[in-house]
Amino acid sequence: MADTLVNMLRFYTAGESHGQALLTFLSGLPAGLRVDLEFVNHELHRRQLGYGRGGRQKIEKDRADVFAGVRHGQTIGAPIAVRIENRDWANWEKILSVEATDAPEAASRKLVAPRPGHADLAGSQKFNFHDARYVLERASARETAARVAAGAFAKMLLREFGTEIASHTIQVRNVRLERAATWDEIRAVNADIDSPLRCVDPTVQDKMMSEVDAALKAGDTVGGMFEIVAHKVPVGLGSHAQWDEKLDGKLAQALMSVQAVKAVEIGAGILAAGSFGSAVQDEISYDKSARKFLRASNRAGGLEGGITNGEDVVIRGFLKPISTLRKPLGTADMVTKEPVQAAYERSDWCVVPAGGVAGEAMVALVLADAFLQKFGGDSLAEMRRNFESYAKQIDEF
Ligand code: EPS
Repeated sequence: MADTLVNMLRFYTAGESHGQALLTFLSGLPAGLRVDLEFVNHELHRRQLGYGRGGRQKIEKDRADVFAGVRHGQTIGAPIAVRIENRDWANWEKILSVEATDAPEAASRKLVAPRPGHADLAGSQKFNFHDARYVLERASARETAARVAAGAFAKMLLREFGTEIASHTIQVRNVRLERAATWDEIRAVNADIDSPLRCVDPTVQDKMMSEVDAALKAGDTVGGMFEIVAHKVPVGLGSHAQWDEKLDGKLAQALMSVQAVKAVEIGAGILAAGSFGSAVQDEISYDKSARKFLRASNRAGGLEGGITNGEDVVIRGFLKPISTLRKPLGTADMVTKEPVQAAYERSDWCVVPAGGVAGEAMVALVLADAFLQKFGGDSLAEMRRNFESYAKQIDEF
């Protein structure tokens, strides 16, 4: 991620979908943050769930192996390195060996029929491979496991300041939750690991599941929309002052970078574009006894002028249907240039809930970075002092 997007909390991932492991490198967290490894692993587990997943999740049991930056259960202000083992590596060791190989297994898994919608063709042309395997291994959404590990650390920092992040599924294909979900509902559905699609309304969820079933039956895939809510976000994160300091822009890029996300909406952005201004803005009042500015609505999604306004941050990711189709589309062979059917090995047919978990991680990382920019310190205690002094300023405003 470019340093202009995340300035204080930098993170990178490495690893191929069927390589030995996924790696995360996270730098910039203050010292003294209590690290709950069970929570990190629970987040990884949540990403693996959801109705419409393929065979891979039966093989994997994603767990974070922390190699650096955490000692005696807390951060020490040093870079954090995490490794997530790919159990499937055992089946791919010969095919994707690090050393040069002329093993027949490797040749047999070359991929020359690029899938429309995947990075296969554009990536192969760009890097000059006539085998999309080298591209798809990294383009795969398996990489989001590494992001979720980094995001779990960001969530642990945010929790210290009362900010929580959760997601839920609003749409699968054309079945949509038409009412607003409350924070309590979203929180409850997040805690329910047995929820098939993480939709707060069981009736709507049943209809969504029928769409997923229909896609499986037809050898097709379905996309949809997830919503991420960051609850109890302080006013004043991000800035209006410079284009690359606007927090809405940073959040949009972070979410758009999640595999298969093709659109992002903040608050009621899409509806607002077709409405009168008077129906879109959130009117302001002041509660003298609580010494607080209040909003009657939150159509801005908690962001005005690129700055958090103290309301919940609400952001939606629109996922296109996954491009790996059991009933493949037409494509052109990258070597012979002849018309062929796109490659198919195995795939998910609906990943909207998993996309939401990956999205939560990205939102957490951007918000944690914004916290560090505003309240930064070398230790959590120093950061807390800065936070409390600012909270007093807001209280006395
Ligand atoms: C994924 C693992 C992958 C895919 C999926 C995400 O595993 P495999 O390719 O071995 O089946 O299930 O990847 C994609 C959606 C994609 O387009 O590549 C995971 O762990 O999330």
